[in-house]
Order: sequence, then structure tokens, then C-alpha cells
Amino acid sequence: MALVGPEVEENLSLRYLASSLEAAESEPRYFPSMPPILPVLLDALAGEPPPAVIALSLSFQWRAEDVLALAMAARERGFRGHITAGGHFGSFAWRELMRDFPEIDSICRFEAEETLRALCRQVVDGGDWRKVAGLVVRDDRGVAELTARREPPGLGALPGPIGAAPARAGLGHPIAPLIASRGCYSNCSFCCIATLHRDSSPALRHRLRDPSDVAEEMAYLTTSAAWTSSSSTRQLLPTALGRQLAPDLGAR
Ligand code: B12
Ligand code: SF4
Repeated sequence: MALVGPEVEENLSLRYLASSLEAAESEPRYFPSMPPILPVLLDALAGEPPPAVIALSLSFQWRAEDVLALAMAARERGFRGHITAGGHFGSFAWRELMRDFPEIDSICRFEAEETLRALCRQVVDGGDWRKVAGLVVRDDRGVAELTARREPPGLGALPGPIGAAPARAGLGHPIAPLIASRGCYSNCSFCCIATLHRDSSPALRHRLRDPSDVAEEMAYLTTSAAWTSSSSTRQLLPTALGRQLAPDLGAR
């Protein structure tokens, strides 16, 4: 299983996916790379055994050309395994992507920890991966269609993201990104986040993690990444969650 995508600091989308795959003992190989990513992946594909599944990040619309070129190059080099993709752009432009890029076998829509894990399991076991919920697949005529809907995962049940080693640095300090919520309470018409989470599940379009879990992760990151300041993260926390979190964090 090869998980491929761009990374500035730490890409928590891919790092959450990686930890969910690890928890299912899928042993993902993670390719966090900015351009040129192509030689890195192609070298890895040349090794034995090739991955059963390549999962490509299509979060960023402006990176789509690079990512799709990568799928084409992998096929040209003879990769016959399953190629899937996911992320914001992939979740919206699935019809066009499946129409124009036969190199891609499926797209995991929306939050994909459970979908990607189930897809990998079916592909590796030789099962009917076209029945996995949360996917875009092709019908018998080659036209893109959606499989059954999948509700987003419960945030409390997800394994934490795999971390970077050594810790990243910013302005001379070690840094570690952390997610306290997913989705958004607002509904700005220009923003893909509001649309993504509303389309995924209107009732669950904004979810907060349990403050204790967030405090636990902060405490862990502080020790494991030799993190010296939590001020930037506090600014990112939704205010209500931040208020609940303060005493809990102090206790740790
Ligand atoms: C943190 C963040 C950043 C950070 C850190 C990113 C990093 N470390 O790599 C920084 C500041 C560097 C950044 C930069 C940019 N960002 Co930014 N960023 C975000 C933000 C706020 C959170 C992303 C995140 O980690 N979410 C948490 C994870 C768990 O959720 P998720 O991303 O939705 O991932 C889930 C699903 O989407 C899916 N999924 C995601 N990726 C994949 C891949 C595969 C293979 C599969 C199967 C599934 C899948 O499964 C994931 C797990 O459930 C989002 C907005 C948001 N609230 O999501 C914008 C956002 C992703 N960024 C955006 C943009 C435009 C950019 C920039 C291009 C800005 C610029 N002009 O420079 C750059 C691109 C940098 C790059 N990587 O090349 C846009 C993308 C819009 C689009 N579709 O093109 C977003 C959506 C903001 C917005 N509303 O406009 N960004
Ligand atoms: S994430 Fe999007 S919907 Fe939420 S406040 Fe920001 S711009 Fe508006």
C-alpha cells in the first residue's frame, strides 16, 4: 500500500489515513513529498513486491496535474495494481476524473479512514472492492457511479495521526500540528470545506474532538516532539473547545 501526497510541515490528512491503515496491519508505505515526487514513487514501484494499492492525494486542486501525471506514469511503467485517490478535489470532481483518467480505478470520497481501509482489505483479499461504501467506481459501461454512502468516522475512535520524526521546525521552534475539529460551523459560499462536510453528512458537518483527547495528544506531542510552546495551537482551537481544554491541559 503506497500513500502518496504533498507535505508542508505534516500533512495530517495522509497521516490520519496512514495510522488507520497501520491499525488494520496494512503496513502502508508513506511518500510525503513535494515535487519532484515522481522519481521517488517510481523507484519504489520498481522494488519487489509492488504495492497492491496506490492512494493518491487529490486534496489540492492546483496539485492535481502533478498527481494525475503520476498515475499515468505508474501505468506506463507497467503498474497493474489498484490506483485510488481522495481528498477535497477528488471528492467533488469525481465524474470528470473517472471519465478522463482511466488510470484511476476508484476514488474515496470525503473523510476516508474507513473507506480506504476497507478498499485495501478487499483488493488484497481479492474481494469485491466495488461494493465498498464511500467510493466512486465505474459501472459496466465505464461510467462513474457512487457506491453506498458512508457516514464520517467518530473522531474519538480514530487512531491519532502518525507523527514526523524528527519533529518539524518553524521559526526556530519544534512544531507539531494537531486537529481539534473537523468541518465548520459556518457556511461561506466560496469555501469547499462547508460544501465537503455538508455533502458528506449534513448532521455531522462540524464535529469537535473530546477536549480530554485533545489535551492527551498535546501532552504527548509536547514530550515526544520536544515542543516548546503551545500558543500557536491554542489560536487554532475553536473558542468553546479551548475554554474546556485549558483546565484539562493544566492538569497534565
Ligand atoms: C492545514 C492546512 C494547510 C497547511 C498544512 C498542510 C500540510 N501540512 O500538508 C498549509 C498551511 C501548509 C496549507 C497549505 C496550502 N493549502 Co491548505 N489547508 C489546510 C486545512 C486547514 C486542514 C487540512 C487538514 O489537515 N485537514 C484534516 C484532515 C484529517 O482532513 P482532510 O484534509 O479533509 O482529509 C480527509 C479527507 O479529505 C480524505 N483525504 C484527504 N486526502 C486524501 C488522500 C487520499 C489518498 C485519500 C484516499 C483520502 C484523502 O481523507 C482524510 C481523512 O479523513 C484545509 C482546510 C480544512 N479545514 O480541511 C486547507 C486546504 C486543504 N488548503 C487549501 C489550499 C488551497 C492550500 C494551498 C494551495 C494554499 C496556497 N495557495 O498556497 C497550500 C498548498 C500546500 C501544499 N501541500 O501543496 C484548500 C484546498 C482547496 C482545493 N481543493 O484546492 C483547503 C481545503 C482550504 C480551503 N477551504 O480553501 N494548508
Ligand atoms: S472554513 Fe470555510 S465555511 Fe468555515 S468560516 Fe472558514 S471560509 Fe467559512
